Amino acid sequence: MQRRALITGVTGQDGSYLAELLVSKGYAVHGLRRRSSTFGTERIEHLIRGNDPCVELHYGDLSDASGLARLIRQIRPHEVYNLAAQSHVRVSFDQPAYTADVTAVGTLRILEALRDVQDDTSEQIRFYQASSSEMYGKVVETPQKETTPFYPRSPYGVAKVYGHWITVNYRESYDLHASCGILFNHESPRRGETFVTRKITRAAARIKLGMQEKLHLGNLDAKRDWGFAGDYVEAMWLMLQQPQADDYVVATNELHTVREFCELTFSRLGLDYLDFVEVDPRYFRPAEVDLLLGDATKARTTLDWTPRVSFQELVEMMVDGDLELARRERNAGGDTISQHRMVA
Ligand code: NAP
Ligand code: F7E
Repeated sequence: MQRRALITGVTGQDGSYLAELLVSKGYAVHGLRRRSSTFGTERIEHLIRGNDPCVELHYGDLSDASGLARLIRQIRPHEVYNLAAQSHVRVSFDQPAYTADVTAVGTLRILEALRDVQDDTSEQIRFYQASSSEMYGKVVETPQKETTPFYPRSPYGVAKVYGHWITVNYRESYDLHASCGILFNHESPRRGETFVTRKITRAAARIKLGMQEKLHLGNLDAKRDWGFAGDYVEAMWLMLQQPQADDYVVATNELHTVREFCELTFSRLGLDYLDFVEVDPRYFRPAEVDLLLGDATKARTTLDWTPRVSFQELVEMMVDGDLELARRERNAGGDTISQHRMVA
């Protein structure tokens, strides 16, 4: 029988890679999309268009409990991947209550819907929660692993801690097959344009083509463990194929600064970042996460998961993608980028 999967956040970076992976594995893939005044389906156009679309989209929102419950009853998925979230750390300081409602309580709403459906179905539904390295925040040990205590530093981090623990609690209370992937930063050419990596590669490509003069950034000394999103969605799937649900750190165990990301990006284009990058305090955060470095030993040994794309390859892939995008924009004679004067 064909397995059915439901992905919340299917229009996002990870949702698009996960949808591709599940389609390639023969799943019937359903995706939750929220209504907005624009389409917002750019990342999954290739999966939803044509006579025989690979992914079926359904309107819904993590703030709407009854809609989620109805959808899960209708689809009766074998696997549910909860990737939807207000996922921007800086924005969570501006919208703390909204972030809590969607990123924290939204997880509870899905778990409640699953618990209800689980009662009248013989097959156990498997659930994946998108937990985050942001939960480690002001880190109490390095590298961070599954047993490292959390110390979140943003409303987003706090909301993810709630989503994590409520998932663990439902696993222990109701025997749900619910797993949390504690994923460290992962990027790609599909990364949202206000996350720092994409902001850098997008701006550098435009600077190279004379479409932009400067790049304004915040803390250049922040250190992150950056991997490739396409590698990380495989770990999500592997977690749900295990006989027992559990929690796993997914990371590369390599540390780089924002500054290094700038250096590599601009040098790929034959430029020196020092000529173009300016620090703008408006991009500093009220509380910063200085360093995140993951120890993914458990995922490597239990899931047999390993990241394939190196840091250098990731930067090159993103720069090349954005150079191509900037060329298309220039050739079209338009300037489709909105200058991000919003602080993010
Ligand atoms: P993303 O690109 O920002 O995608 C977020 C998705 O959530 C989008 O599809 C968005 O829809 C959807 N969404 C937002 N609010 C919603 C709501 N109220 N109801 C329903 N859907 C909603 O994030 P990502 O990078 O793919 O990350 C996927 C998940 O992993 C998120 O939960 C994120 O917090 C978590 N995570 C990410 C990383 C990382 O480095 N990327 C690391 C650890 C954990 P629209 O397209 O309409 O905006
Ligand atoms: O910031 C610094 C910033 O916004 C990384 C989300 O996917 O990963 C992501 O959260 C670092 C921070 O990612 C700018 O201060 C400097 O130290 O790319 P980011 P994030 O905050 O680490 C985690 C794991 C998630 O779960 C989240 O969903 O870069 N930084 N200058 C800047 N950051 C941004 N956005 N913009 C700047 O101008």
